[in-house]
Amino acid sequence: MPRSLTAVDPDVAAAVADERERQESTLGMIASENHVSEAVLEAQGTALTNKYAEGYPGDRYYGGCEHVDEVERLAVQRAKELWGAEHVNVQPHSGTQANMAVYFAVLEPGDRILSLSLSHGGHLSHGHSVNFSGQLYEVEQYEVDPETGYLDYEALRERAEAFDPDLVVSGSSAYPREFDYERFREIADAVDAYHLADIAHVTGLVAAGVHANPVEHADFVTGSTHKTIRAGRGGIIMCGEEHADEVDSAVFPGAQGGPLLHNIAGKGVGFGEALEPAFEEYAARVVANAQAMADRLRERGLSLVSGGTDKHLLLVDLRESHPDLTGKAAERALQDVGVVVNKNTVPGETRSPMVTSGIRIGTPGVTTRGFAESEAERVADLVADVLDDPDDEAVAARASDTVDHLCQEYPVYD
Ligand code: DSN
Repeated sequence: MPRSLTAVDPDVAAAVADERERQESTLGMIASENHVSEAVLEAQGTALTNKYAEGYPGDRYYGGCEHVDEVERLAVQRAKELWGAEHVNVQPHSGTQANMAVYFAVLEPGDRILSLSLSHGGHLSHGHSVNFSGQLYEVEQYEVDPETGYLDYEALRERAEAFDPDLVVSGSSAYPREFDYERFREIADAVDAYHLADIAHVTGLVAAGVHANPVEHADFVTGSTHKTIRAGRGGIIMCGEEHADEVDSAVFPGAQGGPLLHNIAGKGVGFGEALEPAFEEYAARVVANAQAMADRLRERGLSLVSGGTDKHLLLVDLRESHPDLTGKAAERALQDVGVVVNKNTVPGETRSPMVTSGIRIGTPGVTTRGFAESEAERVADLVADVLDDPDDEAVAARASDTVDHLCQEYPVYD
């Protein structure tokens, strides 16, 4: 009986092979993406997908959980070591479901959330009107300073005092600067609110010590596990022991059913890799590469929100340098030469989220490939060339050649 994927389902096998080839032959620079190791891939494609295990290690609803218990315990133990949290739940299927569980744990429908606006770098699950979080709760959003692109903590404090939130969210998906979690703690305390730090994008940078760690300044820390931390896909919640039971119940049975143990295995394997000293070097290089790109793009006349970056991503605001070029068109032109980024709203955005005036560029994936600052600068140059002349075939051909060369020199898996 044929058993391989190719033999059983050549259509799906072909699409999987094509996707792997796409990842090899293009530069994946979407800031939330990365390339996990073969070991993480292997863990995720195991018989663990067959097992139901509602509950938590040692306390499940079904029998036969002794091995998956071990897998989940290892992931939790490694996460505690990486981030220094007292309690960890590795079952959320995604970062959004991690946030959902925290809201369910401590808020009632109608309670108040204060969070960063999506167009200023926030996330849908922080209370956007199209997301459950914006529909179940009353939400007020803070913004970055329009002049500097940085968070204005005094304005945030005033906003908190006027709105009187039950929960203040720090964290973002497109804010290029570090968060001052201590200031968030003070502001949340001043209005008697919980502080949730969503570190989805910077999990790896925090674990490696190249971004501040919010664990001691936040009641809850949530994240996703497949971005800068480079582990199996999913979400994670960390908190103090005093919130452990309410968080665990909010995840299961509150928001989810059976955990995805094959993904939890991938989380555990990736966390183990991140405990190796080489991961600190990787994370530092992710930031150095982003800063090298930022410097070169600025030299080439592009505007960056906040003028640069402290982390793994930069947000290019095209309005000044390329007023007629939308984020959507820029994304397309770059994709055509093999640089995969995403269109992104920018502070003060006037175009729709499907068009936008900006692009977000991230360095976690290319740094996993082995890029250092010189390669990051080469990519910045080709990005600037393409944005300056998006319809020029000679420019596109040169940029494609550079991408091909870099992809061959720095393979992902092969
Ligand atoms: N999709 C992720 C991002 O790109 O930031 C967040 O969920």
